[in-house]
Amino acid sequence: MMQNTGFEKEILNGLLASRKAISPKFLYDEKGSELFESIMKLEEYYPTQAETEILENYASEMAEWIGPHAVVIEPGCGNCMKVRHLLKALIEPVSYVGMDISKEILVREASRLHDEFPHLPVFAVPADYTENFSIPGEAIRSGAKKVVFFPGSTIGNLQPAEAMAWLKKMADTVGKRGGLLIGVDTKKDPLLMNLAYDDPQGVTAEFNLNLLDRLNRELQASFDRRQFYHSAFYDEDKERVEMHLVSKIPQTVKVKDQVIQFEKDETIHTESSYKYSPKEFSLMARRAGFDLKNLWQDSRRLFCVYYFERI
Ligand code: AVI
Repeated sequence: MMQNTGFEKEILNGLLASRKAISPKFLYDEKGSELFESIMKLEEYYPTQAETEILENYASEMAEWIGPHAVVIEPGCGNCMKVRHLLKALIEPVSYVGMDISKEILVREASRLHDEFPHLPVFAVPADYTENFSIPGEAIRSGAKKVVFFPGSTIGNLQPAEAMAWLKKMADTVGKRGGLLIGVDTKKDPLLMNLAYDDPQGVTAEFNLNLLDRLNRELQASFDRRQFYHSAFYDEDKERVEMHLVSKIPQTVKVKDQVIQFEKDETIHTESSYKYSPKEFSLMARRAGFDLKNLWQDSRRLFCVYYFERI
C-alpha cells in the first residue's frame, strides 16, 4: 500500500471527525491563490483596501518607529505587494527576507523586488510561516534590528492559542528590541463582515468550493461541487467569521479509499477568521513579550496596523 502523505492524512482526519473541518492552508493551491488575489480586489473585501490606505498614509511614521538599518522579515509574503510601501519609507534597511510556502512564486517575486530596490539585499526562504524557519546568516548584520512584517490579518486564521504560540515564536525570532509590524482585522458591524466573506459576485464562494476540486484532483475524491454551497458568517460568541461548505443533500463521497458520509446541511468548516479589538490584540501581544509602540487605523476604522517591540 502507498504511504499516506501528510496532506492526505490531515484531510482524512478532518473529514472523519464528528465536526468535519479542513485547515484553511489547503485553500491555497494555484487556483486558490489566484482567487484570493481576486478577493483582495473586491469592493466588499474591506481588509485589503483599509490596510493599503493605512500603509500609504503612515509608512513614513512606521519607518520612524522602526528606525534605520532594519532587517525586514516577511512570513507568508505572497506577491510582496504591501511591503513595498514600507521599504520605500525605511531608512537604509539592511535586508529583506521573504518567506513563502510556494517556492516558484517566492523566487519570482523576490527577483521583482530586487529589480525595484537594487541596493537592498533580498533573500527568499521557502517555508511555511506556521512551521519553524531560520533567517539566512548573510541577511543579518550585527546590531541591526530585526522586524517581522505580517500584514493582511493572516494571524486571524490561526486559533487564538496558535496565534499566541506564533507571537511568542516571533518574539524569539526578532530578539531583544526587535519589532513586529502587524495588520489585524477588528470587530465591527457583522453585516459588513458577512458581505466581505460572502460577496454577491461569488468570488469567495468559488475560492471555498475550489477546495473540493483540489481534493478531487489530488486525492482522487468524488465531490460533486453542485451538491455543496458556500456559507460564511460572523459568530458573535466565537468572535470570528466562519467559512463552511454545506452539503445540500444526504450523500456519500469517496476520498482515496475512504467513504465519507454527509447528512443534509452538514458542513465542512474550512476557515475561521478571528477579529480582535485593539485592546484584546495588544494584550495578547504583551503576553507574548511585545510592548505596543503605536497603532494606526484607516479612515473608516475597519482595520488596524500595530507596531510592537520586544520587551
Ligand atoms: C488570508 N486571510 C487573512 C483571509 C481572511 O480574511 O481570513 C482569507 C479569506 N477568506 C475569505 N476571504 C479571505
